[in-house]
Amino acid sequence: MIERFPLSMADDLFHAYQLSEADLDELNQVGHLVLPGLLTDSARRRLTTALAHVSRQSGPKGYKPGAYAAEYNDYLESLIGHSQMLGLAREVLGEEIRFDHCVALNRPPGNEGLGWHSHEYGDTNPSLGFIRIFFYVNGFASDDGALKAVPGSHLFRDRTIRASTDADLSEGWMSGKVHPVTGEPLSIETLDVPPGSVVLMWTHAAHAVTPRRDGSGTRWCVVFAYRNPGEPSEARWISEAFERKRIVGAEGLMTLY
Ligand SMILES: O=C(O)CCC(=O)C(=O)O
Ligand SMILES: [Fe+2]
Repeated sequence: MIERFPLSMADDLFHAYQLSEADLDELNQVGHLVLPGLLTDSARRRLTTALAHVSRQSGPKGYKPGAYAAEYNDYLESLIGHSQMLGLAREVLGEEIRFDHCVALNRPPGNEGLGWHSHEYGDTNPSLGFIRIFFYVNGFASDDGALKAVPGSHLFRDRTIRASTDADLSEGWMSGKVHPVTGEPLSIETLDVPPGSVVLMWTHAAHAVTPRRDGSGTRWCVVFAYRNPGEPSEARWISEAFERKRIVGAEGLMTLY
């Protein structure tokens, strides 16, 4: 059956939503915020097709299409300047933003997940924000390709967090540390999100991913990252040609500064 939507509906990325002050406070205190089921059904369908398309492509040697996903797929490219995407990014970061990267994070059955890490940006300048906007197109259960995080860890703005297991992180970087605002000992949180969820995360948060089960389908996921301009960004994977490309809605957002 061919589904028909008025154009505006078919192009909607998110259902109607409102980020409250409490949501923004939670993001700033915890380091991440789950917006359950925010993606529209049509966006979920188009994202799944786009992410499968990216996963089938191969780039030049040493160049992974997944790391430059928006350069390999027109729909992903169009989302960089989508009004709802930019509205969300600006609610968190304020008006002055730049696009940083778009990476496909598909995890097929048996994928081993990812160890604990944090990312850099403006490490000594807390006025510079860098937000990762994860689209968990088909969601995940806590024991199946799940995102884990340490609430409050982003407040340390420590880009060097690395550990291969929860125990190593607890006994290593987390040991003796308390949440700078609540004073509670740091702890690990394993998320569990329904299909279509969007997760916002400050880039300095400690995070990791649990393995994808053998019997599960691919976890379809993509991250779009935006930041306040002001410093170089190591995660900014954009080819020179892509930086110069005219992308509707993204005018002025593609440069480093
Ligand atoms: O695959 C994920 O859920 C998270 C990947 C990740 O750590 C990242 O994109 O920064
Ligand atoms: Fe990460």
